[in-house]
Amino acid sequence: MSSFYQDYVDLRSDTVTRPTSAMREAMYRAEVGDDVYGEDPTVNQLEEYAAHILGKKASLFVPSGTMANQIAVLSHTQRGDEIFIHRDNHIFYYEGGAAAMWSQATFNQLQGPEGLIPADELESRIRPRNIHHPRPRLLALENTHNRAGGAALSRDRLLPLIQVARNHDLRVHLDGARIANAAVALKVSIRELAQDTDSVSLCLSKGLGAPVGSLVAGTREYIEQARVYRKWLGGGMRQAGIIAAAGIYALRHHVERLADDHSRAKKLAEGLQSLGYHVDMPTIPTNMVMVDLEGDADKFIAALKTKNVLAGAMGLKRLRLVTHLDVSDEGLEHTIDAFSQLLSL
Ligand code: TLP
Repeated sequence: MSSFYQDYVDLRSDTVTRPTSAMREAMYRAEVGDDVYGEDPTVNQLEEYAAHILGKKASLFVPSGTMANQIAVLSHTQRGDEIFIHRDNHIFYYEGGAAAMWSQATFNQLQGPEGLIPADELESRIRPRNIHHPRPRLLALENTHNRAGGAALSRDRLLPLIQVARNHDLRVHLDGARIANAAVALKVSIRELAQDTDSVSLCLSKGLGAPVGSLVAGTREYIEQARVYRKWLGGGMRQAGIIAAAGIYALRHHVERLADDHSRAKKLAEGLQSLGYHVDMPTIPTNMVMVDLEGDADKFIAALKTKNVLAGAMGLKRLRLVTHLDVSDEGLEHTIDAFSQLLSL
């Protein structure tokens, strides 16, 4: 299968995966209808299946993880509400400020190791109800945590934080773009990691290898509201069963294999460490490797590209390497070799 960078080991993101032949076959065979009328049987099947996996009553198929998050925030908040979020969360860091624009809520940004806000820090930031303060409304979480190096966060680590949110009557949204990676790494079910939240998103087009699509899940009433916002944002699709079929295939066949991506990421981290690179791995890692360089990340990325390896920057001196379906053992060896040639950079 050809792609733009077909001769490269593409470690920029797990979003770059291409559908396998078997997935394309499932797409070819998909029964379709008009999903805005609720008449696409394959979309309906995906939404039911995903809701089941996520342990929620209903789910909604949307074009992207960003739209899933935007819809989730819109559905939980009203103008002027306050959202508590780790400053490195995707919703805050990588979505162009869209949540503030659409929902007109305000963000209270917190920090803490591995993408986790310490529970006492959250407690101290929630102000009492008072005419001077915004209404504290939503706690936004992320698992795995992208900017924290793909950290998988166990239910035990998230619970104290969620408990504080509950004590103050906050809603809880989990950006679970890579929740399947978290579940596989922690050896727990996906629903266990979603069970304490009001809403959760999941991306089909990252490690799971589908070409397009995400889901947002919650109660039936919540998803009915989310369906309205999806339409507002232009995310109501028509014969979307073609892509939903890829999503069903991904959920059936590509969850357990994420363990291969995780073991390749571990191997890559060890290989780079043994060359003398500084690699920063979270307590429970998944499919990402963060490399802290002495010099400029963009310069290093350009040099890697001349050796047919593609990487992304996560800071001025930080690289992110992501393993996925289209990264083989040979690709990994090639990458370690490329890094060994760039030691002096
Ligand atoms: N993340 C992308 C970039 O936007 C950084 C990547 O390459 O990792 N939540 C999380 C945790 C994500 O990592 C991403 C994508 C999204 C949401 C948004 O998904 P899409 O790209 O489908 O809008």
